[in-house]
Amino acid sequence: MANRTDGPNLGRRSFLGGAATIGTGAALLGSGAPALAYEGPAPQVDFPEDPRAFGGGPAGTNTRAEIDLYDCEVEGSLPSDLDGAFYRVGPDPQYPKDPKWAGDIPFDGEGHVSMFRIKDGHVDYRTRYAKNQRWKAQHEARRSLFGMYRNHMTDDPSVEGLSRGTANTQLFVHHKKLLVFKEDSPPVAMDPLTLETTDDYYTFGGKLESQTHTAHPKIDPITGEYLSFGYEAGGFLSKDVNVFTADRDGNINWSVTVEAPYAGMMHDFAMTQRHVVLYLTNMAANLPQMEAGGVHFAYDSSLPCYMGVMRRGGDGKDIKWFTGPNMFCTHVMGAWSVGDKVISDWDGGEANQFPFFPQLHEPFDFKKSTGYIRRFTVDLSKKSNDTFQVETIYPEVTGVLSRQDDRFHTLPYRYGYLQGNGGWWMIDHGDKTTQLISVPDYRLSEMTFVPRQPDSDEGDGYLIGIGSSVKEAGRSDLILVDTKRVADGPIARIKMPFKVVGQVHGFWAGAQDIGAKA
Ligand code: V55
Ligand code: FE
Repeated sequence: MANRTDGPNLGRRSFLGGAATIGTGAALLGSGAPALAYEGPAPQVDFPEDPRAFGGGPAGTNTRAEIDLYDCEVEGSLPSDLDGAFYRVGPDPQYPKDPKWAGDIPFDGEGHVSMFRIKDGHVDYRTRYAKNQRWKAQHEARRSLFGMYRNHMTDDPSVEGLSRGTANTQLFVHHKKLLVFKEDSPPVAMDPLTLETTDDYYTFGGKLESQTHTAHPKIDPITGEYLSFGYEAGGFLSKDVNVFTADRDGNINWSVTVEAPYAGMMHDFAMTQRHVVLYLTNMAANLPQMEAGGVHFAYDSSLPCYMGVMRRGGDGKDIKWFTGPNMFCTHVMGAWSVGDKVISDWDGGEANQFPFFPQLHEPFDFKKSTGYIRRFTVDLSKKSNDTFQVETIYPEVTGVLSRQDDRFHTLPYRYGYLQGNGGWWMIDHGDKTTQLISVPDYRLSEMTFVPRQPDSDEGDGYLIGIGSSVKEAGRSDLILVDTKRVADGPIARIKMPFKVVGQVHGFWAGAQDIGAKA
């Protein structure tokens, strides 16, 4: 199976990258650019009713509207010293798909970023699409030009060489940039306050050695380093996994490439102070399926899942791939090293958690997809050992999208959070207690932990996230719960006059990180 080596065309990329948000069409039509493949005027914009037919999210969250809402309505009391921004991102399809690609999946909509800027008890709301290469080309053409999820063979020929990245999965603030991710491509950089796209293909000053970048980078709270990786790093179907760190200013200071057992989805990862933990799920890249016009992955239960562990800062030759009971793990709650032991907590099911990807051997199993908190241990001191230990901790807790107090990435940690049963699970590994926070008549999306003060103790602060009002057709509140006064219910609700754009993940950044003026 040949690797695609003709990655993004850098000349054309810089050309487009250098063009202003508008004017891309002129760039496309300029000398040397291939003729546009489509013909005739762009079709009228008419989305099908079923959001699955255009790569959309849950019905009603496809807004396409870039919004500025100054001074939102606040109910309850917003802490007057809370100063920062809550960011979210999710797919919000820009155009209906060509009917040929009506079977596309929700993960393929163009990334729409929203921000709640909170300061002095006031909240300003702003949303902007990530103006990536894909968005710009489609904007100019007034139509969808990209076919199925992560399948360039289904694209309009006019977009060959452009980044397919949608920037629809997660975002992160580091070295004063808001970086927005899709795991098949490098990040898009935005201004953290204006949400203007400043780079449609951000490569850390040209030093990024991977053609891809995870949606889940981490921070080293001791060194301030940015910790990251990319799978299919060598391009389409590549087994390469690139792992790197960058200093506080975004300069890559360690980068190593290892080979995975096969090309499959590696959605999240962990880094501890001493080790790197990769997890390869059996959601495998499937060339025949793509050649037949399908999506990038198919769930193949006959393949083992692997946990790859290596030393941080080394040359990667020590990477060791462990197997054990197959677990479909998606997100890391926390991870740390104790000597040669590496412990990582993930949310995961026993089988595929994404019903919209084809399964090769059996129908989707809802029960087996249920996410629990799985604690993995590998022991690197036992040289002949190649299995991981995995334990389901807190069997009463089911959910997805696990989080922690981000200031404890890489370190032993006490508090974890998980979305489940329409509410937010709060896990205390110290007391081994669990608590489900729910808000009557609301369904809660993924939460993010916000420290009360930048130097507050672990877990002392707020959980912030969107609640959908069941009685008001899904109208949104931004909900804030004090982690030390959970029984009081939400301490503040920002009442939005509409249903906000959907999200996959959210991220909190304090004023000191977003370039805000005092
Ligand atoms: C995930 C989400 C994605 C994706 C791959 O949540 C994995 C997991 C929103 O896009 O492309
Ligand atoms: Fe994720």
